[in-house]
Amino acid sequence: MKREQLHTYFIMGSENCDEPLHVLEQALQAGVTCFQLREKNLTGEARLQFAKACQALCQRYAVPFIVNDDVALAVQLQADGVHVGQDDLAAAEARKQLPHGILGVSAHNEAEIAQAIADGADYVGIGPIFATTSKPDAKTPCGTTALRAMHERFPSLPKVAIGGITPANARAVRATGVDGVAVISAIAGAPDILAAVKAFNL
Ligand code: 3NM
Repeated sequence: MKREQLHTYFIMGSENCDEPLHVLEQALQAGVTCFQLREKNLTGEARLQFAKACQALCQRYAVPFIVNDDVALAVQLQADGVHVGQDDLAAAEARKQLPHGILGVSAHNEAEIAQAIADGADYVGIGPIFATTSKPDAKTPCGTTALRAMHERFPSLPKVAIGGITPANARAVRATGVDGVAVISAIAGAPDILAAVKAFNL
């Protein structure tokens, strides 16, 4: 993947807003550079159809479509990539199942970043940087100083920061040197999606 594609990385599932496909289309129009489907509610056929609709929108805007956690769904849809956490299917196994796709791994410290690299990750998501209400089991926020240290320890690895990132703090996060910011609520919950995304693109 190109590092620039991590610049403004939107993550969403049907539980994050009332009209997710409308929100996704607006976010794509406004210039998000990557999309991750993080679907925690829908199952079965509804899940598949929703994922296909999200994928079709991303294809229309030539934005990578990445599936969170559900490697089987990513393989079935031939998604552009898959993103796994520390508790999901091991990154090395995901790499095997999607050999040519983008592999993202959530990491919270240097040891997890090193393991993600060994497992074949194309990028890591580091977080939470700030407090978040979007992930009930999120770890303690690490802040921008620790984020900068992790970036400087692994400078060549593409990275996106996540957790509590808003237009107001995005500049400080980008200043650490990471490639981009990953965002759920400050885009999915924004009253004006276009304005919110544009505020992140500064
Ligand atoms: N992963 P918001 S924090 C999905 O720390 C996710 O790995 C995190 O949502 C991690 O932008 C998080 O609304 C939630 O804070 C991000």
